[in-house]
Amino acid sequence: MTLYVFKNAKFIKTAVYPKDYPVLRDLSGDILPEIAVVGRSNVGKSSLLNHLFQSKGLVKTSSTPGKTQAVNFFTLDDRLAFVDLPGYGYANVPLQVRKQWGPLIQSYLEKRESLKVILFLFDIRRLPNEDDRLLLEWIAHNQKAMIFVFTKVDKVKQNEKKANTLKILEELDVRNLHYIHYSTTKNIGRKELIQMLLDAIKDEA
Ligand SMILES: Nc1nc2c(ncn2[C@@H]2O[C@H](COP(=O)(O)OP(=O)(O)OP(=O)(O)O)[C@@H](O)[C@H]2O)c(=O)[nH]1
Ligand SMILES: [Mg+2]
Repeated sequence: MTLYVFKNAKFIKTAVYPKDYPVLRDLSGDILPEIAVVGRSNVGKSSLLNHLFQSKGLVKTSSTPGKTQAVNFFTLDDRLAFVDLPGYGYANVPLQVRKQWGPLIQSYLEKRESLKVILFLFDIRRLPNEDDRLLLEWIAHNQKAMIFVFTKVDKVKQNEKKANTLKILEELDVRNLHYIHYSTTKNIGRKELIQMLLDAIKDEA
């Protein structure tokens, strides 16, 4: 029996402060395990959620960095919760706005007990920066399960994809990492990511 069809996604709410986060439960009243998507602005967080949910506009996306500006909660098949977070570190987002997002992301990551898995998105064409390193350190320190997702792999050739993957992992100095290549436009990675997510949730339970 398949319990997850990964199709019935619902938008629940947008919140800024932890006191406004929703309490999300399944039909038997248990708190839903939550999966959060983090990464630099414009890396493709909201697009990945739409692709995962097979929905067109449920999650708001934009070609201009800085589209997602608060914590957005979704449920899937009434079994899992998903969270779309603002991106960090994009130079063209006004400083005032960028300053607000640090605490917002941090308080979500620190306060949300139901958070089980972090999807860390990384553009296959970029190199890690200080913000990426800080976030990775935080995740390692807090021993959260993480899946590393290289996004926009349709933008690079096969050999570049390999070389960039190795380079980024080396620069981040990470080993034994679960990672996956993803493209929303070329429909790459969805099935594999769903399997990895379900495995990670099972391990956490
Ligand atoms: N070619 C290609 N473009 C993508 C892919 N995923 C996302 N994009 C594009 O990247 C841009 C940013 O996507 P978003 O999903 O809004 O990015 P985000 O990480 O949510 O951005 P913020 O909310 O600003 O942090 C949009 O123009 C998307 O169409 C992909 O797999 N391939
Ligand atoms: Mg977004």
